[in-house]
Amino acid sequence: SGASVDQRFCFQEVFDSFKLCLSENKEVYLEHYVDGWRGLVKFLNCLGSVFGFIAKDAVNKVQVLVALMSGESGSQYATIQSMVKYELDNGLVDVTKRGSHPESGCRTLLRLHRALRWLELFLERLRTSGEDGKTSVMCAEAYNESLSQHHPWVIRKAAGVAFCVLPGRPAFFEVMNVGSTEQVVAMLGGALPLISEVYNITEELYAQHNLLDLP
Ligand code: 1PW
Repeated sequence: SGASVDQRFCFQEVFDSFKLCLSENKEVYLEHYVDGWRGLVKFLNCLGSVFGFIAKDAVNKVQVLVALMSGESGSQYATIQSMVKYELDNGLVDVTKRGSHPESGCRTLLRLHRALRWLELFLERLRTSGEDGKTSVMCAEAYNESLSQHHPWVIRKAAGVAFCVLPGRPAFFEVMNVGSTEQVVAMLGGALPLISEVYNITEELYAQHNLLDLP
């Protein structure tokens, strides 16, 4: 029906959210960051059930952040910058080992932040790949260069299995639902610098506050 066509996922949504993330003075709005992840989860679900397990943890992380944003101290969670300041100033982060704050905004967002690097590396490979490029290989390479370093063996193993059943490049572009291959490549070219900027700003902030290894 027309309605289901209208509601079909389009990858442009994801980039629109990340575009809205940056404030004028380069702070990162949590609301749009979380929206970006909601879109990514929709996308992962379109890729098949094996990606359900990958999407599920991202869903959990998004839920933790949404609960904080809509909680008592929600106004402190407007941007990643204000969240970091608020949680650190009030001793709400387990800094060296897990303790009384196992689900702080800082440690929860760090997981999504690391995964965003994976996405960035993967999409950059996708953008520059040729017609016979293998999405499974691109995805695995991007993963090995980034997120895998933070995962135990059993998750790396499961991720490897999931990559093997990724659809090929044409089907993958189809699921993105942006248009022709040329249009996908053009969209990626415009959008990747934005994702990259959001990633770099967050990375710098976390480095400044020594938060890159939060348990
Ligand atoms: C096709 C392009 C896909 C890019 C989307 C990236 C989604 C990333 C989700 C990976 C999740 C793998 C399984 C979950 C592992 C968790 O243990 C781990 N979470 C993440 C996001 O890395 C760490 O979270 P934890 O256990 O410290 O709460």
